[in-house]
Amino acid sequence: MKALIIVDVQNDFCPGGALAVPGGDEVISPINNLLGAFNCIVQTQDWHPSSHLSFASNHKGKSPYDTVEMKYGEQVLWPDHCVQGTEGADFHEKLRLEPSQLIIRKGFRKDIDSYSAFFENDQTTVTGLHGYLQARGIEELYVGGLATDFCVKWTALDGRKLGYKVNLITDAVRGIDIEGSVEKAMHEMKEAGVNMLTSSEV
Ligand code: VGL
Ligand code: ZN
Repeated sequence: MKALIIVDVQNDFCPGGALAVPGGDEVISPINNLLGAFNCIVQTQDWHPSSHLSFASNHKGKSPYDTVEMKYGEQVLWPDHCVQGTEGADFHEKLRLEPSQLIIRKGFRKDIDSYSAFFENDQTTVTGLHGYLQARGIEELYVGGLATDFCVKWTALDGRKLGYKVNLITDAVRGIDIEGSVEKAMHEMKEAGVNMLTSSEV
């Protein structure tokens, strides 16, 4: 059984948003067009308190894209984004939501960021998604959404680590791209055995 995992297609990651991914809204139509091909559809939603320590504004003297050491290692600092209950945290209005069956919110603990849909950035704290997918007999994942080099990458890599067959839908992802991070992410995913395909091949 296969599942579609739609990562963080939220206003703040789309053009005009607080952490806009170039072309972020272009993932929406390929994703909408794929919904009918899946019986299991999961979405993730970046969901931070305003006190979140991944926000540069919560570190004196720091700017977005600086890094800090957190308990679990290096953390990139971001502009405030996807604050719980704000419009920026809402899903993009063009994304068709009705068929989705589970929404995993992540990044709600102020001192741990969470890129992956499976584990927070300490790589230990679970979101519960693995248990859900196991209970539904899912063995293969198709991943699309935002951003290729952060939440999509970590979701795909953790999916492989947990033993899923993982497919990245290349026309249904867009990246932030900090100093070549998209190319690096694509390489890391391929090395980990993530299969690359387009939405027309699903
Ligand atoms: C993301 C940075 C911070 C993402 C989330 O969805 O890729 N990136 N929070
Ligand atoms: Zn975030």
